[in-house]
Amino acid sequence: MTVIATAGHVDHGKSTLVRALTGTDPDRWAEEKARGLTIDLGFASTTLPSGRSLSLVDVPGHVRFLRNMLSGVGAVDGCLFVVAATEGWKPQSEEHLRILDMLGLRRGVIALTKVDQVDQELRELARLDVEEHIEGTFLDGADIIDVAAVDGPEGEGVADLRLALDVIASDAERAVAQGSPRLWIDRAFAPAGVGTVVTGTLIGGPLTIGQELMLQSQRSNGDNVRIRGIQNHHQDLDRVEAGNRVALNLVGVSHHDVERGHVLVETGAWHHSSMIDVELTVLDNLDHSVTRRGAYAAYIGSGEFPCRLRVLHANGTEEPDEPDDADSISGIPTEIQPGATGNVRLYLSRPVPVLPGDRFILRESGRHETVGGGQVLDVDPQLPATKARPVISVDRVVAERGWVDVDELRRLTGQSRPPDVGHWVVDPDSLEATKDEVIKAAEAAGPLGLDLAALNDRQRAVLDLVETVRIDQGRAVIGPVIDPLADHPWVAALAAAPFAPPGPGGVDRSEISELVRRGFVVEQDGIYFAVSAVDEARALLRAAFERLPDGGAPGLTVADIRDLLGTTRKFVLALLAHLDGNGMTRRRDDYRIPGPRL
Ligand SMILES: Nc1nc2c(ncn2[C@@H]2O[C@H](COP(=O)(O)OP(=O)(O)OP(=O)(O)O)[C@@H](O)[C@H]2O)c(=O)[nH]1
Ligand SMILES: [Mg+2]
Repeated sequence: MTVIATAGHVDHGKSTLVRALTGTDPDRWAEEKARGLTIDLGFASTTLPSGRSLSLVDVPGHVRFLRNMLSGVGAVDGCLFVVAATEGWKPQSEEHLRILDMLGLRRGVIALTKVDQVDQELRELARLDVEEHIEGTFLDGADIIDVAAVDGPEGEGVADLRLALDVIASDAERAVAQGSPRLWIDRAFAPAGVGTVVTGTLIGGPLTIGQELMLQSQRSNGDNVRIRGIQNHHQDLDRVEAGNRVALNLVGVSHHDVERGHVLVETGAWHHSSMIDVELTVLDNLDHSVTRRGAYAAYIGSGEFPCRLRVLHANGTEEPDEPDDADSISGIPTEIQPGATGNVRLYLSRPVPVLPGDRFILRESGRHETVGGGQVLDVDPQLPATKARPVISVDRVVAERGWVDVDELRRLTGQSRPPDVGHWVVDPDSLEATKDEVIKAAEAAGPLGLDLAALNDRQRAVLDLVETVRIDQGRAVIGPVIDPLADHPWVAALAAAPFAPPGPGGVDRSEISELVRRGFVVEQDGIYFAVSAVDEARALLRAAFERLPDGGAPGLTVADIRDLLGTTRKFVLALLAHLDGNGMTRRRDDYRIPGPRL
């Protein structure tokens, strides 16, 4: 299901249009009905011509209730942008458009309302006015539909609007992101006999009945709660996907302790930040630059977070630094000009579960004005403000820390990476440095080696990667690498039957050639001998030659040697071929005599 928010200047017909589309009056409060003015968020839903469901969040247009508007648009898929043909583009048309743009909204349809009150010429003028103002924004090219909403569902343009909303809904359906669920709460109440109920627009991932969640509230940094019931537009569900309006019945918290701006997240899956580095674009119609002076509030999700800020560096033109400003000494720009984008560190009044890429709006609380907005770059800055150069990058997050637990990396970036060592993702330089530490420590420990208990977790984790250190009975010893091929079972089998060696059946060909290349095994005419067998044969032959009586036979026959070694003719011939070739024996007629290298 797609969730869409209304937007537009006060009195331009947003709530009337929501009622025409859904049959529900989104103005819930008596005061709203009496004054004909939306104060707080309203909620309604309808089924579109395609059969898709659409949720509508109706926001107030009056500038005084802008904070309520902000709490309603933090998680929506698109907007229904309303401009009255009678009045054309007005200040909150502009402000709402800018806010939605900065929140990263990319879909919308425009309703040119109250067309029943103007003539054809004024309609055309109003349309041109709108087209001019949306040029270059995310609404550029969006459908602009003439509507007379007072006439209800049969009113001019209402059916066309439903078709246009259907296109947005199908578009938004394809874009549902999967990650960890987050529900920014926009209402909390306690229907009789039910307990605590909260509502909001679910983002990030699905929720299921029985799931344990963490509630981050004003009062607490994490109450554990459990989902007892899930509803989507009064329909009971076992599970709900991201991108839907949801009502949750919660166990574990009183409704008195929950309010708009609190947030429910998967326990342990989020980094809760009260200091974040962000990219801030300042509205170009602001009449002053943005500096650290001033009382600000950041609007994230449905929450309002009073904050201080510090400019990190700006891309806009810089005014000369004021002499009394401490920052100017370090050469850091201290302000961001209207229309410019720069990086800012925000110090929030309380921790908030955020990820890089999350959007926010910044307001100046004293002047009651929207300053700008942008996206989160770093949820846990490591470097001091004078050195920070935040960008959204997993590699930067890893490099600044050296070693990062894989779960922590996901909390910091929203991205999963396979671990490099143990359960860590490690910056290459840090990995080398830790390997060096291990080598130095093992060297210092000498031939007895270093007790592994003296190493920390990271040092132990890299042991496998350090080739010059081997582990011997729980100690790290520096020294020659023990060759795994030296303990090869086939080599042992060859040595055990030196003169009737077993064939290489079952041994990997590359291992055989490596064993021959390194001199562990000798090959002759397809028969393999252990080097020790050759040495043994040589010693036995030398002794046998010495025992030969003077004046007797000039040497040993093949049969003699066969008997001497206690083997068969086949093996003796191969062995002698090898010994002849190496100058240890020589052939004379039917005899072997000692060679020069025996
Ligand atoms: N003739 C005519 N009147 C309309 C139309 N749409 C809204 N109105 C009237 O305009 C007035 C304001 O309409 P709302 O729907 O309350 O306006 P809104 O944009 O929701 O106002 P806020 O929520 O306070 O920003 C009401 O009296 C409506 O009856 C329309 O299409 N034609
Ligand atoms: Mg309204």
